[in-house]
Amino acid sequence: TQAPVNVTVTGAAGQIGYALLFRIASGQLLGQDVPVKLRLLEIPQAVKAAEGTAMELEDGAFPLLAGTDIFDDPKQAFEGTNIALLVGARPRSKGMERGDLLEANGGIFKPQGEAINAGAADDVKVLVVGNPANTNALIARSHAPDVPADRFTAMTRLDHNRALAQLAKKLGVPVTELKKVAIWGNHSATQYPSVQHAEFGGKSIAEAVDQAWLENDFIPTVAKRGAAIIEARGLSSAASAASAAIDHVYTWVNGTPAGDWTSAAVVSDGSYGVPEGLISSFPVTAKDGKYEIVQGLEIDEFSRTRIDASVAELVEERDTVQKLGLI
Ligand code: NAX
Repeated sequence: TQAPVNVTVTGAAGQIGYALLFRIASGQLLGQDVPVKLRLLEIPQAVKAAEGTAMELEDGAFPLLAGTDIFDDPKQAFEGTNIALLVGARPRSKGMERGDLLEANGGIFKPQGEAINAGAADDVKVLVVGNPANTNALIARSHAPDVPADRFTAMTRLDHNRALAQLAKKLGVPVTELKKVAIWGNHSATQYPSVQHAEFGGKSIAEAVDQAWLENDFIPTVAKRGAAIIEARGLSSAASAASAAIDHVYTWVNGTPAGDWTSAAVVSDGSYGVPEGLISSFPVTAKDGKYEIVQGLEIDEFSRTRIDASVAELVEERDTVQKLGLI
């Protein structure tokens, strides 16, 4: 039998952690034939709550769960890790400026990047979920110089899934009919959910819906969906975010189907005018355990403007963390 894969989850006692851990334990992250060992990282005040979740994981009697360990030290939590899900982050509190937010998160993602560099397994794959996800991933990556850059990603799969759901509803087709939808840029309100190349049942989505619906309805609905969930639920998205994290890693390991792609924030190679090194969302395919940016797409004028606006925000965030000495 296969040795268990080590999966580290930070922020394990939080809302997303609670939804995520049981799906990992049930085999949905890596597949029904892959045993997993969970390594949970929390801050000291939340270790007790994480222990409670670990008791429930035990009570699930999951055949694929080889054990759960809890840590409050990143060095230990990332020791030997194969899959690192960086969920815990510092939320924006009242009156906090963006620079303060980035600085507070630098205090989390810098030591975590260092710990990954020092102790993670050679094949480590990192997904940053905690916001601001793209720039937190940039910070972690810049403190892990020995880990190949393409192992650091940030999550825009939830935005991608939200876009699929809105389009399926509009077109009256199941999500399985939709192909080549893409999220570009930052996981923030500036993101650009694009249907320029998207298809449903082999037909062009851009031709089937009108531009006014795209601009005034679809794009803002997807980009502001997080706020709408908070408004309705009184809490931010958690189960859907966990589900998207499962999708992101499952696809990374198992690949995208032929003739389709998905969305992930990955390190830019300079494609589509996105400055090299930024962690920005692109249409990506996955093959042999690697995410690759889809190359050679024609970008129309509307898309160009939207991509540039979101990338400009990422550049600004990068410049801020650079000035703060975080990267
Ligand atoms: P919660 O506040 O419920 O949980 C966060 C947990 O992280 C807490 O238990 C906290 O103790 C822990 N934590 C804080 N600092 C830590 C550290 N240094 N090491 C380990 N653990 C630490 O938040 P939750 O709703 O679970 O959301 C987690 C993050 O996901 C937030 O930053 C949130 O903004 C972000 N999201 C990202 C999404 C995406 O699509 N990329 C969507 C959903 C979500 O909003």
